[in-house]
Amino acid sequence: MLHIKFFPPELVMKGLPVMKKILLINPPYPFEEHPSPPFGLMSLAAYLIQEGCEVRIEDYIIEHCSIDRYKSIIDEFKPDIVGATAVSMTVKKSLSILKDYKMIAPGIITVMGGAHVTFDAAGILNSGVVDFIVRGEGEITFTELLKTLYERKNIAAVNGISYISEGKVHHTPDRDLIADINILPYPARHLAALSKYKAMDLPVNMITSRGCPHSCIFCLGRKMVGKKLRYYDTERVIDEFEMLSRIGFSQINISDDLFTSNKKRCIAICNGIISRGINQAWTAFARVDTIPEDLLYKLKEAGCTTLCFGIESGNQQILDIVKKKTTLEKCRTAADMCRKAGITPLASYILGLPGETEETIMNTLRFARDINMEFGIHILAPFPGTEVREKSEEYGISILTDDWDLYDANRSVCSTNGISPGSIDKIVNDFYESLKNYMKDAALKKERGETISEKDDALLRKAELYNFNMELVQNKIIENFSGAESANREDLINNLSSFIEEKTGRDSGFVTKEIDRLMKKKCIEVIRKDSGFAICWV
Ligand code: B12
Ligand code: SF4
Repeated sequence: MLHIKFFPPELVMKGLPVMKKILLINPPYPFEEHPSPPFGLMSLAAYLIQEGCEVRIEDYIIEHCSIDRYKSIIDEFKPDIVGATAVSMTVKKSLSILKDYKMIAPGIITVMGGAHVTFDAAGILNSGVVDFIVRGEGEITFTELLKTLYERKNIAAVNGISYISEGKVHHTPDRDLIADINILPYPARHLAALSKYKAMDLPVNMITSRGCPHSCIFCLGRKMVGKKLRYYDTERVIDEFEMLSRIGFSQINISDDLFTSNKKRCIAICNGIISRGINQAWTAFARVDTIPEDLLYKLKEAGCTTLCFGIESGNQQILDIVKKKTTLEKCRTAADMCRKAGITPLASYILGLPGETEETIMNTLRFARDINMEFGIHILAPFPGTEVREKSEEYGISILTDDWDLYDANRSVCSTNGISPGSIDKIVNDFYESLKNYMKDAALKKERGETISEKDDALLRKAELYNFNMELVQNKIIENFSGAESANREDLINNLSSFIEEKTGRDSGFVTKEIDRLMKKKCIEVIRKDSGFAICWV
């Protein structure tokens, strides 16, 4: 049974505007995976704010999870509702955080949304931690749920939610997708610690559309956002892009499922970026069959540096089985055309797809080298809701575990008829091990003063900067110093530099340069305090 603390009805009776306080949780996700600001939560938050709620985002990628932290948030913010997002690999952590919040404040209502819980609502509800699941797009469903709870109306009338009542899981009918996404405000990026992501030189993300017309059997994209593309107005997209470009991220990720689905619109966006003179590097997801040559040149002109392609396999039969609807020939041509246009093509492959054998994996590795695109390799994780999971038997796949922690797509959680999971894991581990060894060698050569390629040097510098800033963020080094005030600015910076050197073991030349970069990029700033100056994250 639910023990729900309803919003005070007497205020509703009086017709007073009531601020509902919503805390949104982004669960931790390994820094090694290069996280990005919590886009779904920022989108949700913006809509809730527009509808009169007070919202806070706790981003446990940036903040440490601890009972003390949760207690202080509860004391200070006093949320009525705590909502968490999750993909499969973070869902157990999200649940454990919600459980702790509920233990501290038993009257709190807990809600979850996101790609995993949308397709595993019953499993999550049965954990006994979550009161409501919001399935699919969250903005309208969550707002309607809040309103319904607040007005003590019948929650069964809210489409798109799941909950337990009288010991049984109830799923209300799916909600229609938001027909015009232009009713949604810009994501509430001010609620996320953008400056920390910027410090680590991670990209900031935006989307220009929702939807994907394709139906690859391992992907939830289309199931989350529908097959019909819904677009933000072009001018709005360009305004948002311009706004983001002013924040100073070195890269914007346009993270639509398929940015290049509509050539005319892509060109209009690029023309807008060009005519406003916005000088900003950006990347996007594309398919090899959606990038005619003239579009590529236009993307390049507008600042696109990299296009990411899900190539998936170097074996045509497998591409056909997984309904990718591309050909190896098109992949090859796409790689060549991107390079010709001056755009770096990045490829992503999945091993362990239905039909996989030792031989098809060799096809993939050979193809990956042949087409000479930089690439990453994942292993199939059959997420709840995907066709490959729902029809696993038909596809010759055996699911080995439902331990969602293992669904990070970096290890086998299922087996195919043609190759053992152990063999796939070994191939992928060996691949990443050899990359690591290559970079270790390059680092040693650099240390010894030997010549290394420009590309390797750039990669080493990027990794060094990332690791250093990750340490600053994770160990709260700036926060721990920020208590220290100095009478003048110069002393403050010198003291900060010594403090960081001591905490990180880096030499003073490196630290001074980094502090300078962080100040110039407006990641950290000096502020006036009563008795002098102090420093903090922007
Ligand atoms: C862009 C993207 C990324 C980006 C940026 C992620 C980010 N920080 O936002 C990058 C490239 C970094 C990335 C990384 C990964 N991704 Co990704 N990603 C996507 C993609 C293409 C779009 C996500 C998006 O921005 N959508 C737009 C926003 C508005 O929607 P949303 O995030 O779903 O949020 C809405 C609802 O879900 C809901 N909602 C979400 N949370 C909550 C919480 C509450 C309380 C409520 C009420 C509602 C709610 O309301 C939101 C607003 O409508 C999706 C595919 C898709 N279309 O879903 C895959 C997808 C989410 N990613 C996926 C995966 C697997 C990953 C990785 C694990 C890959 C990896 N091995 O590294 C990581 C995990 C990162 C992480 N911690 O989330 C899977 C998740 C499947 C699953 N069940 O786990 C998806 C579905 C793609 C797929 N393979 O099918 N991803
Ligand atoms: S993998 Fe890409 S093209 Fe295929 S359904 Fe998902 S988003 Fe669409």
